[in-house]
Amino acid sequence: MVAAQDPESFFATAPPLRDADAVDARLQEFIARNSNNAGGGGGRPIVCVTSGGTTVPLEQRCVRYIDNFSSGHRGAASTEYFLKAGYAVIFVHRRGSCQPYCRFMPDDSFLKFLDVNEESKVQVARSHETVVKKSIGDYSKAMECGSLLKLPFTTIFEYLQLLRMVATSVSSVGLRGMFYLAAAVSDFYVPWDSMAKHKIQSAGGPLEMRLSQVPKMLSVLRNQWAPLAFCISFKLETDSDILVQKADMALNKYKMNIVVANLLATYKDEVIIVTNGEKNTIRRCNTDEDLEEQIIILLTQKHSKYIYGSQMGATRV
Ligand code: PAZ
Repeated sequence: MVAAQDPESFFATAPPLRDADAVDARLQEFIARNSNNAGGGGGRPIVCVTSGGTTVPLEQRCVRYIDNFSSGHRGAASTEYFLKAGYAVIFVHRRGSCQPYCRFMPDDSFLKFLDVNEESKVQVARSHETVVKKSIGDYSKAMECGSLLKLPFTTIFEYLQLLRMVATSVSSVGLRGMFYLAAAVSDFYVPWDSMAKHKIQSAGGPLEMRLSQVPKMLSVLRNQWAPLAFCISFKLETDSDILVQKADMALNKYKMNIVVANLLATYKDEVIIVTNGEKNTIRRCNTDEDLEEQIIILLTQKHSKYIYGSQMGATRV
C-alpha cells in the first residue's frame, strides 16, 4: 500500500468526468428550482444521497476492477423516505444498483410480474398490480415535482468528482443542505497515471500490485466544499468490537454531524446512530418494515434542530 495522494493531485490525475458540463447544468437547475422561494413555499431542503459501491479499475481500458460491497438498497429506500419528508434529493448512485421505487420489483426476473392477457397483450400480473401501481404513482409524483435528480457513477474517480461538484454547488443552500453518504467508497485505488493502459496479461505469472490510499475526502467535504452542510457518514464494519469506536473516530476526525454505524451481519435490521455524546440503536421489528423509515425520521428531526440551533448560534447536533 502506498501513502495517500493529496486531494488536489487525485483530481488532477483522474480521468475527467464524461459530460461534466451537462451534469453541472442539470445540477444547477435542480438546486435553483428546489431552493427557490418563489411561490411562497420557501423551497425544499436538499439532500445528497450517495448509494452503491465504487469500483477501482485495474486497467485504463478496463476489463478488471475491484468492487465494494453495496446493493444500493439503503440509498434507494432512504431516497424514498427523504422525498416523502419533503426533501429534494440528489441521488448519486452506482450504475445498475437498486433504484428508488423499484425495490419491490422481483430482481431475478421481470417476467414474474408480467402476464399475457386474452387479447395477447402484455400486462402487469394481478399478484404485482398493487405494488407496481404504488411505485409508478410515487415515482411520477417525485419526477413531476422535479424533486429527484439521479446522477450515476461507476468508478471511484467518477464518484469523487460528482461528490465535489454536488458539494460545492449545494453549499449555496447553506444550512438547508444535507449529505447522507451511504455509498461504499473504495479506500484503496490505482492512480490513473500508474495504471496499465491495456488488459493485464497473465503470461508474466502472478500479479503484484500496489494500491494507493484514496485521500480522505470527508475532511475536504466538511472543511472546504460544504462547510455549513449537515453531514451524515456511514461506517460499515465486520467486527462488532471496533464498530462504535470507529464511528466515534469518524465523527470527531471529520467533524460529521452524525455517523450511522452498522455491521455487515446485521445492517438490514439494526444501525447505531452516533452523535456527539449520544448513541441510539434503531432496530426494525419485522422484515416487512424498512429500517430506513425510522432512520430518516430521526435524521430529518436532527437536521431541523441543527438549522434552528445554527440560527441561534450552536454548530453541532
Ligand atoms: O447498499 P446496501 O443496502 O446493500 O448496503 C448499505 C451499506 C452497508 C453499504 C451502508 O449502510 C454503509 O454502511 N455504507 C458505508 C460503507 C463503508 O463503510 O464504506
